[in-house]
Amino acid sequence: MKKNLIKRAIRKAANMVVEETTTLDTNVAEITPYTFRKTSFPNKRLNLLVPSINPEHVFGGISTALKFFEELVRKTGYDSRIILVDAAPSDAAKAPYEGRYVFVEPDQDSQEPRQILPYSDRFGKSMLVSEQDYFMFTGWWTAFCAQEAYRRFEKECGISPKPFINFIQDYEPGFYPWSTRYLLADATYKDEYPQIAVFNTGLLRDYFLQNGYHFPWMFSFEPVLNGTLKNHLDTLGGHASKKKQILIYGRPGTERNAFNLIIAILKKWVWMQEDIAQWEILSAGEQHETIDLGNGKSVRSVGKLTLEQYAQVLEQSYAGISLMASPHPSYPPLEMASFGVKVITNTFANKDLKDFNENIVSMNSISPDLVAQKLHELCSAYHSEVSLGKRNQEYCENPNLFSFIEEIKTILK
Ligand code: TRH
Repeated sequence: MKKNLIKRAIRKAANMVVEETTTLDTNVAEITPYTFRKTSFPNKRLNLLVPSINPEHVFGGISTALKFFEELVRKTGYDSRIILVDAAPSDAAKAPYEGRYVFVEPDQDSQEPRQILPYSDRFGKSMLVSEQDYFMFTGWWTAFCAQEAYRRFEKECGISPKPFINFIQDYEPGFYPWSTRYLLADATYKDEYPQIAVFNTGLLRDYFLQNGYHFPWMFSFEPVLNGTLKNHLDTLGGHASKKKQILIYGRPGTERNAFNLIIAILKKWVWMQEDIAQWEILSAGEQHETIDLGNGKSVRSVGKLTLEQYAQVLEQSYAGISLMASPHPSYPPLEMASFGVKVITNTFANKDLKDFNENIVSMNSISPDLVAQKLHELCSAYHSEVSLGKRNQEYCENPNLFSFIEEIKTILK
């Protein structure tokens, strides 16, 4: 008995030692600082900070930022530099830029007018910055690092930033619980340096205004259908042949797309649908394992499709679920609806997509029971030939998407 007590006391003491010596990870990996080094670049230059240009990372957000940046470069006639802060470019990523851009190294004082600077492996390395540099960022951590680096740079070299272009594509504190990252993301919107806020959608701009944020200059633009998808849509002539197929936007690694909620919905639906054996459920977005739903059905992941493959799947799918826990619509519900997919999506704060076109089913309460019932209703009305519905013209073609660039040009001068 006494021996046992002693043993227990020793074990307790050992645990206490372990607890006391375990190191806490206090690092916020995304904000590994940028180091600016002064140079005298001869021309005005626009800099875009993005996490990556690798195909597996480029979804709606990065591709829209690149599209805007390239138009801004064209319209201002300034030089340009794309800085990759999270992932080194793969060969597949480099290919489309060959001949148009020169890849440079950190610390290299290059005068090339079009540069791409991989800067993810940046410990002990600097990027050259001059008085002629303008910075655009998308993603709170790129904003944070640029703002922080400029504060040091201004103190040491007397160079303050030109107005930043903050290309805001979501309310990013919302990517986290109330936490360190929530506060850091929030701080980037309140930074003391002047910022031109460019919002991806008026909905998102309104959400910021309703929540008390303010920027000296604010612009917004609306989503527009991706060119490859549009070309495919144009070949369909307003009609599509549909399979008994449900498409979900399945990204288990991206919390705001509420993957587990979609699975919970489908697990209810499989027991409601009388002709369930005839239905197939595809998940596109991120590769994941096959998920058993019960009643002999499972969700098959097709990963991130090429845009051509994605267009095919959109054409063939009868119904869809694409959720987005954010005031931003996200692109997939709009893409599905444009291809005649009856797509269930959620409202959020001031967001309600019900008026986009008649294929959107916008649900205010997203409880799995209710959504499964709605899906059952949709699937029970299945017919193989569908009309794609009335085109949302502004979404399908809008050549003047960024017409406010003219105003931005005058601010940048
Ligand atoms: O970059 P995204 O993950 O999302 C971001 C943010 O969510 C943000 O809120 C929003 O502002 C911003 O995008 C625009 O991308 P999103 O909106 O989920 O779009 C996905 C895009 O990926 C879509 O336009 C088409 C493409 N896609 C593929 O290329 N292959 C695929 O298999 C699928 C499903 C999509």
